[in-house]
Amino acid sequence: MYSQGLTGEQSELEETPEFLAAFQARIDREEKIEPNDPMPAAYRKTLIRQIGQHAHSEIVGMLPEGNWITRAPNLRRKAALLAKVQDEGGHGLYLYAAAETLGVSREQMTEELLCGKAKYSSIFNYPTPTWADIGLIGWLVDGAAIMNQVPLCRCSYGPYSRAMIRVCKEESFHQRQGYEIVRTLAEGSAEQKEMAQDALNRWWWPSLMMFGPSDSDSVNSDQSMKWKIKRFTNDELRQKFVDATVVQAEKIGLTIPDPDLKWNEEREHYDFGAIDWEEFWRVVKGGGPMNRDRIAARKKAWDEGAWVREAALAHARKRLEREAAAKEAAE
Ligand code: FAQ
Repeated sequence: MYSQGLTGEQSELEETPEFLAAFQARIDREEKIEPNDPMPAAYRKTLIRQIGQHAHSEIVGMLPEGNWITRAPNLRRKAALLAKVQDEGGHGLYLYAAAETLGVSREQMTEELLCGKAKYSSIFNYPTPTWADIGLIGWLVDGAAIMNQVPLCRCSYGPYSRAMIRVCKEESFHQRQGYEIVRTLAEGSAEQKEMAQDALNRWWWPSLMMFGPSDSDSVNSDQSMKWKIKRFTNDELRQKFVDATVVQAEKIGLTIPDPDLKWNEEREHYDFGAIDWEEFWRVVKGGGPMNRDRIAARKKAWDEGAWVREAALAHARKRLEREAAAKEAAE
C-alpha cells in the first residue's frame, strides 16, 4: 500500500512562530512537502478534507455514467465507457491512498461520506436520462475537472501532486471521448442534435458550479493559495473553463444556454450570466435530484463489499505469517 511505513499524525509537534515561518518558507521555495515532514495541523486537515472530497467525487462520479454501460449504443462506445468509468475508480483509489499518507484511514473517510459529513462534487447529483448526457459528462465535467486539476499537479503536497499527473492524462482522454460523442450527435439527425442541445442546457450551469463558490464566498481559498495547495481561485478557473468551452460549442453548432454570454474585448474574456448559488448550496447540502440515490448506492456497495475487504485482509495476514515462518525456518 502507498501509505505503508508512513507515520501520519505528529501529535508532539509544537507550532511555534519559527516553525510556521520555516514551513511557509519551504512552500515559497516550491519544495514539496512529503508525508513524514513536519507540517502544521491545519495544513494536514485542509489536505485531508480536499483530497478526501476529491476521492469521494471520483467514486460517486462513477454512478451517473455507470448507469449507461449496459445501454451504450454500440460495442466501441461500450468499451470506451467501461474503461472510462474504471479509470475514475482508479483515480479514487490513488486519492484515498494519498489521503492515507496524512494519517486518515479509508474506512474513516468512507464513513464520513456515508453519514453526510464529507462532501463530494455537486455535479454528480444530477441525473443522466439520455445517451447525450454521457457525452456531456465527458466534455464538460471532465473538461472542468482538467481545468481544476492541472494546477493541482503543482500542489505543494507531494503525494497529491504526483497522483494528479496520471489523473490529468486520463481525464484529458475522457474529455475527448465525451466531446466526440456530443459532436457525433450534433452532426447527426435533427433529433440527435436536439438531444445533445437538451443535455448541454441541463449540464452547463452545474458544470460552472463545480469550481465552487465565488471567490468572495470561498472560505478556504486564501489559506489554500498561501500553502500552494490551490494555484488559482475558483473564479479564475471558472473563467478559464468558460473561455475554452464556448469555442468548442460553436465548432459543433450547439448553443450555450446563457443569454448574457458575450466576448468582452477589454477583458479579453467571455462575460457570462449569474450562477444560481441557491441551487448550488441546495445540491451541496443534499437537496439535489440524485443525492439520496448516490449515497444509497455507495452505502450498498460498501456494506456488500465488507466480506471482500475482510477476506483480503485475512489473506494478507496469512501471507505475512507464512513469509515470517519461512524466514525463521531458513535462519
Ligand atoms: N461540490 O472554500 P471553498 C471529477 C464546498 S472530480 C460540493 O471554495 P475549496 C472527475 C467546499 O468543499 C470533481 N462541494 O472550498 C470525474 C467547501 O466545503 P468544506 C471534484 C463544494 O476546497 C469526472 C465549501 O464548499 N474535484 O469531476 C463544491 O477551497 C467525470 C466552500 O468552498 C475536486 O474535488 C462543489 N462543486 O475549493 C469523475 C478537485 N465546491 O469542505 C467522474 C479538488 C465547493 O469547507 C466523472 N478540489 N464545495 O465543508 C478542489 O479543487 C477544491 O476543493 C474545490 C473547492 C475547488 C472543489
